[in-house]
Amino acid sequence: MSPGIQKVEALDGGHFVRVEWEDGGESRYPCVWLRDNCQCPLCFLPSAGARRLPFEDLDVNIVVKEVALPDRKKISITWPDEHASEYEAEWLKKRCFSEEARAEMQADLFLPERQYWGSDLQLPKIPFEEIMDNDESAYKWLCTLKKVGIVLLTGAATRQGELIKLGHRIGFLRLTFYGPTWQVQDKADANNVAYTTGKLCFHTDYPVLHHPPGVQFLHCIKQTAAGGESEVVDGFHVCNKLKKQNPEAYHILSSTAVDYTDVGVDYCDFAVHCKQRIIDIDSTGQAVRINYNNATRDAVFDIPAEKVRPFYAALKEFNDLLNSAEHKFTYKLKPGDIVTFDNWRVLHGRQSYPSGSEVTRHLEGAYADWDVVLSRLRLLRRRVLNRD
Ligand code: OGA
Ligand code: NM2
Ligand code: ZN
Ligand code: ZN
Repeated sequence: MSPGIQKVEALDGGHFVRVEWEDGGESRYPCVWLRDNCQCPLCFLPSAGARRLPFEDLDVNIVVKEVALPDRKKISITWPDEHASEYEAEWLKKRCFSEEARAEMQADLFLPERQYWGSDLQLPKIPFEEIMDNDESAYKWLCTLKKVGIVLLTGAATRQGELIKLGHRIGFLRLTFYGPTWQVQDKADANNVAYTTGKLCFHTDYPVLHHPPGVQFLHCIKQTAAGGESEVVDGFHVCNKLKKQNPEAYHILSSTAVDYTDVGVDYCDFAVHCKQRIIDIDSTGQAVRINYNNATRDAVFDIPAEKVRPFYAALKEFNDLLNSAEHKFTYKLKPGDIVTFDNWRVLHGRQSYPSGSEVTRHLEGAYADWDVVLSRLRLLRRRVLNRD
């Protein structure tokens, strides 16, 4: 429950409305924003939760004509053209423009909290059945996936199709050229290095797509006796280390566009090309997405020749940090395990295993987008915490 309103007044020649809360705090709202967000049925379509008011109809220099406090739970505004708007106290409180209030709202919406880890990772584990049947467990799963970047689901059936069920649990899976789900096993004339028995060095999947899949699922159906161990590393943690240890390398990797390529046939034929910075950063310089797969990094490299060696030197620094014993965590999937991880943050790899005429190792994989996963997380949170 938000506090009621004690007092409301226009300020700055009617360009701002100031609200005094019963708990002593205050908030200031720009009038152009208030008019833009009028909640009346002409300006807003509640069934869609969306604005009807066209931008063309908004006077960006608008001032209030009159502001009043009909009761402590809402304010009312009359505009110069006599249009009338009402805003509820709770609605206003959530949208307060103070730095603290905005930070709190953004944290609530996007769950930016990160728990960094290295070789000391305590791999979070939840039974598959629990997250399928129980909303609280599913909520816990997705919160941990966002915060830590990796969660192991245990006890799934050892046959194909479990990831389709997992897709239905969150909403839907992300289709790519490798199909709705894909089979990681040794294949003749493999169209991807993942489909061999070779070692996979640390990578994120599919940096050749402009919007790489945010979340990856790998379901172990069959595991080889020798080799085939999994490796993971917290890419964001390593980025922080690299930024401190070698700011120039960090700058090169976060500013150089690298060409990626993937050409072949699977779900359908494809010829995909893309440019990505290996480390994507936000406006504060913090890493927000790693785009690194050495297998699909193109031989076409669209930078001046003299910048090539410094780029390789920078990538070597990053690659060395990824592989340091301090940072990497090794484990082996068992049949029935489903590893779920943040493909924008966690780099993964696998050790090689013996090849032979029979299939000795089989994982089924699938992707989801963070938009879908976070959407499910927010809906589960609402239900579990019984709020909004
Ligand atoms: C992949 C992959 C891991 C493994 O298919 O992209 O990383 O353990 N596989 O086979
Ligand atoms: N697979 C596993 O970037 C990549 O090529 C990752 C994708 C083949 C779907 C591998
Ligand atoms: Zn209106
Ligand atoms: Zn992979």
